[in-house]
Amino acid sequence: MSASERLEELLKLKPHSAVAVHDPSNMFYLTEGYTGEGMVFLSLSKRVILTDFRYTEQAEKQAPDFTVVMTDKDHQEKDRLAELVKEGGITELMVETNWLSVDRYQKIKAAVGEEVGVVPLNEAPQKLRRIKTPAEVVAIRKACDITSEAFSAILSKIRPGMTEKELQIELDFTMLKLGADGNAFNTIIASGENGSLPHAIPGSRVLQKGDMITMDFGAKVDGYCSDMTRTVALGQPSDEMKKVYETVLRAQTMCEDALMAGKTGFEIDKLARDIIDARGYAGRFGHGLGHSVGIDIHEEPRLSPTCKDVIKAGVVITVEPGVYLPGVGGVRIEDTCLVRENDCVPLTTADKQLIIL
Ligand SMILES: [Mn+2]
Repeated sequence: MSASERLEELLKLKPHSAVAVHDPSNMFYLTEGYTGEGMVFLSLSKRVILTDFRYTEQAEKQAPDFTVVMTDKDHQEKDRLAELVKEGGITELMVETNWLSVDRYQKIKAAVGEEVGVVPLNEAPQKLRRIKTPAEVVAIRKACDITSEAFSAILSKIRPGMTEKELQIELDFTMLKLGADGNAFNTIIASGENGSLPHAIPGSRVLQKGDMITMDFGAKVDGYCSDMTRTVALGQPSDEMKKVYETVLRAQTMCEDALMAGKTGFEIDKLARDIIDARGYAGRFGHGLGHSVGIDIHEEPRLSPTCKDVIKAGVVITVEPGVYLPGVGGVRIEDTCLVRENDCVPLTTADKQLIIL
């Protein structure tokens, strides 16, 4: 079944209802490959991509099952959409109220006219995207392989005297050379005391002996992301940082061992939080344990104190506990994992034991 058929089934789409999708990640998902701008229109009788001259040829190649209709200054997207609504006798149009700007939403409402009900799509495509298809897992696995390989390749290049920025460039370059289409997100390099910043931006800080270095990075391959974090030591770390590392590693591996279909996001997060708190680091793990990964780097469901969702087989999700000590440093260890009925498989496979360079 195609993604657009899965959406029709989930929505129990009726002959006089249609869907207008603007979120690029949902457009990619529903067309199974279109990466350009514009809008996707779906009804029981039509599958259309509305886009301008820059993307029409590309859209035909990437989404052969869709009709491509060109927009231009005299036939704007809202006008083309109104035509499709009229031709199809559509009386109910579902739109992404979580994505559209107020302006764009109002323009759509005005273009289709008062007789058409414009209603929320309620993130229905995102609900489908929670469970990855085998083809999606293949792409994520490729991205994870490149990420793991890049980590191994980079270790011999980390030296005192290089900056965080230089290490970021090496890492990103290595992923591209190994076949990544790009980065899944901006690479995080946090060395020494910068390690207490979970989302540090790599800067001019020079790597020094005794530093712990946290590297959080991922590749994008065939439209899908990977996400991995490893923390390494440059020379012997302090006893305190060794204890932090062991604590985070224990929390990380225990959560991976416990993660399987049927568990809630809350339950798994609590396992990590209890270990970290018990070792004296209460309040120093200030973010959720993990997030799903797919077309977007952050998807639902999550592993967090507020997530009551039951995790199902086919979810791809990160397990990434961390401990952050301001002025001292931090450690985070993260794998991207595929959840199965009775266990989970880490798709990122780089060594997790403390590496002292
Ligand atoms: Mn992550």
